[in-house]
Formats: sequence, C-alpha cells, structure tokens
Amino acid sequence: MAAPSPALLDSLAALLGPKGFTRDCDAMTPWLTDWRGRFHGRAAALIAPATREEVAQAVRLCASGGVPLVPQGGNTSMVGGATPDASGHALILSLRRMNRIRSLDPEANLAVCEAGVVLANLHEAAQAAGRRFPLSLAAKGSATVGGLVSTNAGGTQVLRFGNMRRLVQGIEAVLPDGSLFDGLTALRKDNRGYDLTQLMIGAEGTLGIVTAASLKLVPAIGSRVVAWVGLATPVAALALLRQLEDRMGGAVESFELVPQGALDLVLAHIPGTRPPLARRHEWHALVEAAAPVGAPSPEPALVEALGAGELVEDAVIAASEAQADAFWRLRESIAEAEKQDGPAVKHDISVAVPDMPGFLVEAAAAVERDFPGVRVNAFGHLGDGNIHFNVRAPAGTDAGWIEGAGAEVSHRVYDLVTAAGGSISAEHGIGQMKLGEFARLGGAARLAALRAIKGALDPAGIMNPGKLVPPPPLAENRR
Ligand code: 2HG
Ligand code: ZN
Repeated sequence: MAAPSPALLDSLAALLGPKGFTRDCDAMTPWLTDWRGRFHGRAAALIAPATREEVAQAVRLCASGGVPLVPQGGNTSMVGGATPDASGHALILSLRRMNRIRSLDPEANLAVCEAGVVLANLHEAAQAAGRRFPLSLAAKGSATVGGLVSTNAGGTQVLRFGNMRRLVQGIEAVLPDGSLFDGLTALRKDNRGYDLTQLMIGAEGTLGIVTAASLKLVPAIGSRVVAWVGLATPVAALALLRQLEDRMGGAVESFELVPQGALDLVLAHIPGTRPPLARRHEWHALVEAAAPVGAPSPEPALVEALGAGELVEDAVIAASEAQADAFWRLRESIAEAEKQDGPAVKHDISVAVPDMPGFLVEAAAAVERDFPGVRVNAFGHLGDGNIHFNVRAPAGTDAGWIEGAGAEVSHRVYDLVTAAGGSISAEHGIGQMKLGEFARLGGAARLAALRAIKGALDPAGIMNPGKLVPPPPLAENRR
C-alpha cells in the first residue's frame, strides 16, 4: 500500500480545512497509541471530516492513490483495532467531528446519530426525551457510535437488550470506493438481499467507514435497584441469576461477575472506592433490575429473591443512587485497575452460558498450574457466557512479558476456549491483537468467507489494513 503523495495530502488539506487536516506531531500523538498503551503506530496525517460528503470525497481521494485509512472514534479499542501500523503510510480518519444527533424520535423509538456521537451524550439525549439507549460500557464517556457499531459492542446490559447487532436499525456508510450506502431506514421489514447493515456491524472498519447509525430506543427507567452480592462459586452465581430471572423475568438487566481478586485490584488502585460488604467472598455479583415509568419498583422482588435459598452468602442493596453508582464504579473500574497494576494478557472469550462456571474454574486452574506465578483475573458478563479471562503477569514482571510468556499463556487460553466450543472474541473484536490466533483457530470456511467479502468490497485493501481479516496462508498467496 502506498504512502500518500504530497499532491494527495494537499488535496485533502484543501478539502477538509485546518480543523479537518493535520500533520502536526503533537496533535497526532494521542491517536497513534491504543488506550492500553500496547500498540503504537505512525500516520502520514490525521483527517477529521465534518460531513458524510467530506468522508466520501476523502475516501475517493485515498482510493485513487491506494492510500490506507484507519477509522477512529474514541480510541478505546482493547485489541489495537484503531491503531495504524508502523509504516507511516496510513491516514487516521477520525469521526470525532461528526458528533451530531441528527434526530431523536420518541414516537418511532429511534435516534439517528453520527459516528462521532459519544455514548454518554446519547444516553443523556435519550433520557431527556423520556427514552433510553440500552447499551452501556465502562468507556461510555469516550466510546463513539461508529466504534460501537464497527465492533458490535456489548457491555453490561446485553443480558436484557442484546448487543449492537440487535440495537442498530440501519446505518449510513462510505464504502471503499467512496460511494455512499444509505441504510438509515426506518423500515422494520426489508428483504432486499444481503443485509449490508449487519455486514458492516462488527466489520471493524475493514469494509468501509460508518458515518451514522439509526439506533433503537427503549422506555426510560422509572425505578432501578442495584445489589452487590457475595457468593462462593461461579456455579452459585449462575444459579442465582436463573433464580432471579424466574422470579423477576426481564426486569434483571445486568448480572456482572466479580472475583475477590478483581475487587482487591480496584480497591488498591482507584481512589475513593470501598468494599460493599463487610466480609471477603471468593466471588461477587453486581445485579441491577429496573422497571419503566409507572411500573412497580423491582426492589421488593429483588430483596425477596436474594433472601431466599442458600446461594447468597451476603448481599447489600444500594440505599441511594449515589451508592448504586459507587457499586457500578467498582465494576467498571476493573479494566483501569488491572492496567495500573501491571502487565496482563486479556482474553475476551465466550462459551455456552451453562458451561461458563465450569470452564472458568477449570481453565483458571490449568493456566495457573502451567504458568507458575500468573494470576487469573476472570470477570464480567456471566449471563451472556462472556468472561474477560485476563491473566496477570507474575508479580514484578515488566511489560516485555506480554509478547513473550504472555503470548504462550494466550495460546493456551485460546486452545482451552476452542476445545470448549467457545469464541476467542466475544466482545472486543479481533483488531490486530488477535489476528494470529484468529488465523490459527478461526476455521477454514469462516476465514475464506471473510477474505472473500473483504476482497469483493475492498479489493485494494485500503480499509483498516492489518485488522480482523488474517492474510491468506503463504501457499495460497503464491498461487
Ligand atoms: C469490561 O467489561 C470491558 O469491563 C473491559 O469489556 C474488559 O478489561 C477488560 O478486559
Ligand atoms: Zn466487557
């Protein structure tokens, strides 16, 4: 792939103006490294179009010069999905200036948002209109709609409302040749062949640039109740979730598993945090149940359900919104606390929900036995069968561990996941971090289909190269 010529850079600068084009090192530096500081790249320029027409023209210019583009929103990828390679040939295409909510229609329960709308801003706007966009994650203050779409983001409310695939009604995107696909439809039924919207969701920017999405809204929350629960085992945790669902149905919106070790990390590194329960427990669950405006509060049902049976070792119900937020802060700070603590390898994995408790315990024992000194930190979305099976380096190890012994740990974890019929990427995508493991374990049919789709839509390979789609094996390359 080519570096942009001076003439191409001049054309882009003229098209986008000083707010939309920079080659200044200081301005570009924050966007050349991922959130975790694991991947570092270089770029020939950072472009930030303000409209879909500017995106389309910029893509057309880049396509004519064979110049790679790396789309970027909030730069919160966990897998290096928005970081360019080291060649310095790519342009970062930031969507952050496209941050308008074009419409928010409470009657239709739809919000049309540009790609750069920050998730927390969408939450606020929906709430002001008596609605809710029911997808939430720790990075909500920076993550943008385009990135959420492009990674099929999940988070802490998937249990009830599903991930982005379920919440996106349609998208608008600039395809690799610069043409504009307008799929911002309000149609609930549409059978015109392949579903391009679904194809672009989770494509990690490899098939084009998502410029806007039409997102489904649900009724605003009237009342919520948040509980912190102490438990002995992940088996008990999943059994409790099923009990709560039996008693409370769809009111249970979140059920997050937190081991004592993860809580300890948060308490050690995140200022102002306190343990919710007096005693230590091997495992904890953060539970949230909610009801729409006008419906009875779910609190009595949750209190009763937690009090029944033997599963719960101890539990506390948040007495105020502030306490509920404090419980959530504990959960949402795990990634930050783990980062501050030292090197770790992350494995964002899934297995069938009923298999997860057993997998979790057995895989942790196997990894800790085979790699002495490492510490498994497995937490997250138990009800979705998606756990962040992270493995912390032995105490005192430096960051070099990640690429060395850490890579062997990952290899082992992914083998265990694959043997259990699971996925090596449940939530964060493949990016550049998992490309090698995806090539190894993705399966011939899946990988061939991915490469064929990529080749058909982006034959020059300019869209986010080096992410998601592993190059074909060498033998096929030579043919
Ligand atoms: C979460 O669920 C995020 O908190 C981050 O997906 C997970 O840090 C991680 O591995
Ligand atoms: Zn997660």
